[in-house]
Amino acid sequence: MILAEGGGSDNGSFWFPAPSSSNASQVDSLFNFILSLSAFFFVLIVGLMLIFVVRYRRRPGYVQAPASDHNNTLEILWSVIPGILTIFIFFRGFMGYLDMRTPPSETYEIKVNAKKWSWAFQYPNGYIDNDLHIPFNRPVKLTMTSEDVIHSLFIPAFRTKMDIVPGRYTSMWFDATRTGEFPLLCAEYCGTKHSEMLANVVVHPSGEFEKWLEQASNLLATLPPVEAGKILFTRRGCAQCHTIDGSARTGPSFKGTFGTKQSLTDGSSIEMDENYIRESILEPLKKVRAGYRPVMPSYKGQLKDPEIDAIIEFIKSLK
Ligand code: HEC
Ligand SMILES: [Cu+2]
Repeated sequence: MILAEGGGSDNGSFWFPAPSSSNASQVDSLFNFILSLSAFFFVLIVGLMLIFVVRYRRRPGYVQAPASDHNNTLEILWSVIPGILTIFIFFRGFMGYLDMRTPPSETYEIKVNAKKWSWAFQYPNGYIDNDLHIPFNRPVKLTMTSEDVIHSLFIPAFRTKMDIVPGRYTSMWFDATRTGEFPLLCAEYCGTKHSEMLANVVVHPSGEFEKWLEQASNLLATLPPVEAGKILFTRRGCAQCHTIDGSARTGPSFKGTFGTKQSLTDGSSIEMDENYIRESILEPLKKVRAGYRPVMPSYKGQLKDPEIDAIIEFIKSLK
């Protein structure tokens, strides 16, 4: 097991990023074993086949000799040796599986909420972030659920992947052995923006995780509302669908729209004021902007009132 605090230089292999969790080296060694075994038998079988094709090709005047029907020694060998190899592979794989399914008794628990197409990681104090921040060298357990379809949380550097299913909880655990940032992705096709369902895993050096959590949770206490709103706007995933530069994405842009009249799909129009923004965040499907599809997820229960206020202040400031 490699412990690399302050690491960052990735000395991964041709196949994988550097192993960065306590279970990763187990996965890698079994993978390398199966890969070398397959390569060995591929070369052996295809090589012999080519040699035999040339050596025993049909020549003029050839008369077929009566073939013996079988060879006991050969048949026992080619059953027993692969049998032993398969049992070994199963045994190693199953031990690794048990380790990865059984978290240690003391874990730091983070809840994961997946939805089309973003991640929400909730820390024990209630704070929610779009990136997964974790402490270095401490077992972390994720309890995960989905709001809509099946997603799958995959952290290649940790060699862990688990499906996230609506209506039930699944979990995974890992112990980061390297500080730095690692990509996290959805590995189960979940709609048009599946490939954009990305986040970072940030492994904080010992002692700094708590400091980060404290600061991130008190965003509203330490920053003016407009600035806090700006951070929430990107951190909570609004920026995936809304721009602040006037160009439309999945949702309308917010540049210079505060106070203007906007038309809705039902033919009426509405003034873009505080109440409308608040309602759009909590019940986005109640009034849908003309020209857009009703795909915005509700943030009810996920954004607190002061956070919504800060976002409103930020949208107001976009002249
Ligand atoms: C998956 C894409 C998506 C995400 C994420 C998203 N929105 Fe939306 N939003 C939309 C779409 C599409 C509309 C237009 C349809 C509608 O009104 O429901 C919209 C409409 C709105 C409106 C009404 C705007 C208008 O001009 O009528 C507001 C306000 C809003 N979103 C705020 C937010 C905030 C704040 C967040 C983050 C907390 C957010 N949205 C996250 C897609 C999204
Ligand atoms: Cu997904």
